[in-house]
Amino acid sequence: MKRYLSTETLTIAAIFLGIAAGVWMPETMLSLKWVGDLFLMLLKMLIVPLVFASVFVAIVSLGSGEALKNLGLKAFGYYFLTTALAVSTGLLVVNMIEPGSTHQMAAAAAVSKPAEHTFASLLLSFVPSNIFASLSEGKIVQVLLFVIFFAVAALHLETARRETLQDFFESVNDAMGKIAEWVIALTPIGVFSLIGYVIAKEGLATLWELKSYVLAVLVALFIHALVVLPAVAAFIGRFNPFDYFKRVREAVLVAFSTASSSATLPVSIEVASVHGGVKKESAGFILPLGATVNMDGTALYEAIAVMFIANSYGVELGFSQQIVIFLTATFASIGAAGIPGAGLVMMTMILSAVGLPLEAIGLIAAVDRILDMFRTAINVWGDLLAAKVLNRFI
Ligand code: DAS
Repeated sequence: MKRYLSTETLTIAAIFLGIAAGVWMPETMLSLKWVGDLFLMLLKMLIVPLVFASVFVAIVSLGSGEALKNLGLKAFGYYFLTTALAVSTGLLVVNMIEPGSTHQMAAAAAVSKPAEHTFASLLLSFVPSNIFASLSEGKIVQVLLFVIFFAVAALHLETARRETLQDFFESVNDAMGKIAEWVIALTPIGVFSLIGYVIAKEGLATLWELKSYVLAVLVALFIHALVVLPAVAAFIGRFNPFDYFKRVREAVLVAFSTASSSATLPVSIEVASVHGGVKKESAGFILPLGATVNMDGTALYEAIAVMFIANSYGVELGFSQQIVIFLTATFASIGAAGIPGAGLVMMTMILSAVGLPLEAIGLIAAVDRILDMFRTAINVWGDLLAAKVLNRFI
């Protein structure tokens, strides 16, 4: 009986109940938004201390800067491979389905011109000018960069002093893991409220209006999640990806419900290390790194969205333009934050790279949050697989 009432079974039930409640009791679900927000806040409360401690412990446990460099290079190599495959799948599917080309959709509802992201602005946003501000504002990329420097510096301290730091952060890490367990127990309630609210607010009708675009995104995401990623992970990591999914699926469900890789990070680290057989060096370093820079779902989605917008505006994007989309979508996904809607914001980079109006984002904004749930679930699934694959090399 306990197995059937496990948190993840209740979470799956909560997702379906949340969708039903969002359709048939929208007012009630709109008024219960605070329950989902409370669950999100409890998860976010953990992110900064957990990332700080787990990354520090993971890097110091690797024992040397050389081991860290090797693991980091393998991680970025694996991330680039899977993201490149994701964008390729997206472009393949969107060129087959060709959403938006059957009719020229009216120019997007006038939306304020979103700020354009450039390479330089993105790179500078990674660097913490004040680590205490980065910590208090929860800027994960900046915290991550600082902790990597801090941990590598600790590796250069004399043993006794390095161990003092390591013991302290290992204790912080364990305490954060215990709190994560308590918060995870609340997942079914939080998920019910989060999903119910999104369905009540966004409605399912808009999905039907943009059905060819939504279909292209979902088909490509499922191909990547169920075929490409498992095949690559099984080939390189030598493990059964579907058995692994059963052990870590709670994190994928939380990602789907929260549409935030960062908020899901405490759950990802917990399930991967406790149930997924992933060592703390990998779970503690690869998962936070992946949650920040490895977003296969986002990259795939951005490539499809830009092609849909081009089709809707009657703009023909040839092979060379699609290479530009391939590169900018890959880079934009690295720069996207692990928060709801990040992929939509980063799309300005790609739109300007291929000369499409930034305001065109208004065409797809209405269904973005629901698609964000799916692409975030794939982002986190990709991160969990990466941690298991790289586990083999530690
Ligand atoms: N919601 C983002 C994440 O947390 C993904 C996106 O917006 O594309 O991964």
